[in-house]
Amino acid sequence: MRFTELVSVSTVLALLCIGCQETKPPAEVKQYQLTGQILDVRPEKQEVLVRHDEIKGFMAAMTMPYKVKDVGLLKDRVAGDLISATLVVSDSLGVLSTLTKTGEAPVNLPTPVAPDNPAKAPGEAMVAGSYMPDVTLTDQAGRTRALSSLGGHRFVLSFVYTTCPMPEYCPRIDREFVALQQAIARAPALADVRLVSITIDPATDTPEVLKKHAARLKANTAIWSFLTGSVDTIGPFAARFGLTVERNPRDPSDISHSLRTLVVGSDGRLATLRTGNSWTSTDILADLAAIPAPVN
Ligand SMILES: [Cu+2]
Repeated sequence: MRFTELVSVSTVLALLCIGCQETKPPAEVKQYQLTGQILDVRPEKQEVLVRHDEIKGFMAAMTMPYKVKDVGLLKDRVAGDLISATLVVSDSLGVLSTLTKTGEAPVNLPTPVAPDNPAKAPGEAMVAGSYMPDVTLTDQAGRTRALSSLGGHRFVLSFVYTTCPMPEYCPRIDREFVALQQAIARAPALADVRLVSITIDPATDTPEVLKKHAARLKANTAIWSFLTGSVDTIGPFAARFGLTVERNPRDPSDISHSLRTLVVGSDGRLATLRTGNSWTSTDILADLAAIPAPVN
């Protein structure tokens, strides 16, 4: 009897130990209450566009699309509905788990945001095959860096900012870049590949902030650069790839933005322009494999 107990206790300990080694701690899940107004219902994307009030302790008032946990939550919902919803945010996802109509009001567009004026963007829109425009920015170490200094390398470039509150937007791109960095370190055939993250919130993302962010991501800055500059430099450059950034003039931390990720060949031409956040590092590795590595 005694012996059996000992066995079972040690078995449990062994299992616990295996658990310690092999299981990551569960992602922290946080829930927030959100109130706002529906501007658009997109059942085909299981998504709703909401202009919402400040979410205390999480994010400023803004207008952005949210995924819903169950497409049934969108049934009978229309633009103009005032809503109360539960936003569940975990490591990799932010979704609305409840969505309740509390009233309705006329949809009053426009929202108080000022787009980085794409009309200011010099030059034509970039498409696959276009030669990359050059831009001179500052890296996480405070060094001046021209994008053209990557000539001869294949590189992957995206536009993000360090305080983006939604896990599936900028933080997701950061995570895919971490995976890319690991793949580059493992595969000699990818040794020439570089990663570039350009901030769309340069007022916050100074070189010092980017340096800390790079450290948090365990970025190898010999491979992965984090660049900042002025809004007037970054805005028009990003706009050429179709990136839209809207800033609330009353609250600079209130940023709505789209996503663009570029794969550039060693010949300096844009190979792939990816929109949105549904790609993974595997897709980018396939993009890279499809373009020739530089000849030494
Ligand atoms: Cu973002």
